[in-house]
Amino acid sequence: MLRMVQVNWLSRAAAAVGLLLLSSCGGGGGGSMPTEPGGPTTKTVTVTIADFSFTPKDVTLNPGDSVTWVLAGTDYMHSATAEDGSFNSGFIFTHTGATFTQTFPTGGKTIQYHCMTHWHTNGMEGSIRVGANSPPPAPGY
Ligand SMILES: [Cu+2]
Repeated sequence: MLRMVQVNWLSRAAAAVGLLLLSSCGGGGGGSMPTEPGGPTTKTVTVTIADFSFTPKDVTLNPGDSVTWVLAGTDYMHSATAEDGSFNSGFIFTHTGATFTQTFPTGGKTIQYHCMTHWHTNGMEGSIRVGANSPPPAPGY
């Protein structure tokens, strides 16, 4: 009878150790956190200005992303001017390589913009869509 008690105690102890090992194993598995678990990362999209047009003409961003316009051509007197007044580069593109950067924090908006000099003569216009639910731009943007 004493022998049976000892065996019982041993098997219960073994079971307890097994539970401890299982739980510590499960806890240890969570130690390796994935880097950037879908966290917010922002990007900057480059729009080049050349030959009296913006390329790409229509840009889609996530809220918080930025656009940098770069004068790539040798034609000057350009601007990037928002039609809702939210940004205006002015005539900053005075030499090849000149840049203007704007950040777009608010989603659900589509901002149409144009070049003040070549809007009517060359149809020099573009659009920035911010967020997945931003409406499409008007034709021509
Ligand atoms: Cu222009």
